[in-house]
Amino acid sequence: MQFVAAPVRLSTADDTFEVEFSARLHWSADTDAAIEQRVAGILADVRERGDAAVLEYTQRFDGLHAQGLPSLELKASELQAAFDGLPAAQRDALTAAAARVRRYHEAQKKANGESWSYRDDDGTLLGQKVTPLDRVGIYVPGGKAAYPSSVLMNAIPAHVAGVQDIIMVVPTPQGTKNPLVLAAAHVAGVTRAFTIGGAQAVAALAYGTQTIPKVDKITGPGNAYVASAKKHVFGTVGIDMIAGPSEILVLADGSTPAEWVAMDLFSQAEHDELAQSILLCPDAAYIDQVQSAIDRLLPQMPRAEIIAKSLTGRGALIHTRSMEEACEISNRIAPEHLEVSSREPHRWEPLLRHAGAIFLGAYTSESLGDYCAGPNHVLPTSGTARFSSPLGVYDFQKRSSIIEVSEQGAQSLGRIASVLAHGEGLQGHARAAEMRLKS
Ligand code: HSO
Ligand code: ZN
Repeated sequence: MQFVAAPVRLSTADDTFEVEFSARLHWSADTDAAIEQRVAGILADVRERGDAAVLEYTQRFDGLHAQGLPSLELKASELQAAFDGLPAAQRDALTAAAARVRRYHEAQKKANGESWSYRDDDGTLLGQKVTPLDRVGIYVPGGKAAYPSSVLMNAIPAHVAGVQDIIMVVPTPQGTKNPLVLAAAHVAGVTRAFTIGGAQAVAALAYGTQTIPKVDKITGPGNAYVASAKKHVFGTVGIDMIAGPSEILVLADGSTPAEWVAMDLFSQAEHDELAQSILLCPDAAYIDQVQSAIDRLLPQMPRAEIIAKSLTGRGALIHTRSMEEACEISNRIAPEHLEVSSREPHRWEPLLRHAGAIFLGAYTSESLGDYCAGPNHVLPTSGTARFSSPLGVYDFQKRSSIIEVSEQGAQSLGRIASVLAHGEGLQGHARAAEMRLKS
């Protein structure tokens, strides 16, 4: 079967550019009302009946029969055995990736995850105390999108943050377990793991059941049912984000081999037919070379069909007037992954404001970031990089303000508070402050 990957060709110099650009890049996160309704039913049922409901749905949706929910727990020894049973190359790669991801997140914790305080001249102490969440749930998809790398990317920052209980759930349709996922859980410091999934697993984590402990936050990607369930339970627990399909934007000056860029576009396109791959480049001849490389390389790809659909449906090769203009357009898109495939990446980086992760230079393929460079691969999608950040240690921590007012401090603060409290008509507030005044 021959597939064709024909990303749209646009040029910023064309009158029609703006219209085509917005038509093409428009992304609607429509929710399916039927899914919402079914999920609401499952959540309510699990909330009411606990283990029994989770067991029934697991049997119905995953074809997995069990005597009781406790028997769906993966024991630590089984996770360890999965790791020990891997081919040495996979064991080493997993260990090396985990070590790099851990190191990065330890640096992140040091830089912006520590408590701090200062004192006023009158001795009053003000500060912020950072504490880890007690218990988190990590959702790991089963089937096609069961990524061991995502187990590392979710569990390691939680572990580095100091979370005591990391509960992983992973559906195992017909009981088929993915040894790499189990091994990754072992390497990443997961505390307990259960072979359940779908909205029922999200409900179990959010409300707790006889067997599944109630968590404080749920992270990790999932299908439409899982996404809908996470939205529903938000407020009862925290959630990380609702991730959309993968995206890559390559900003190229034409100095990188065209095949490298073509393959980088494929690397995200192969995730999903709805994934988005975009090239921005001021050199029209180079754009032709990348299209030729796409045509040449596509037939070799096992996922050619998905790549072709993604590139044809949502891909774009955009000719810009300059690299500066390419940077501006990239900022408007705010992509999940942004590759600056240029001889002078540090010249362009200061112009780039919105992106989940920025990959500098021809050697930095996005795929290295997906697995082992160190930074997190759970990133804001669908333009949300305008206002949000990669998953990190900070997602598994919270902050409490610390205030210790000295006797002297109570005099000056008390006067200010008293005036403002009277202004708000709150006598209790005012008197609490005034009682501490000396005269
Ligand atoms: N690129 C994906 C993560 C991933 N890639 C996992 C390969 N495995 C997130 O956007
Ligand atoms: Zn990827």
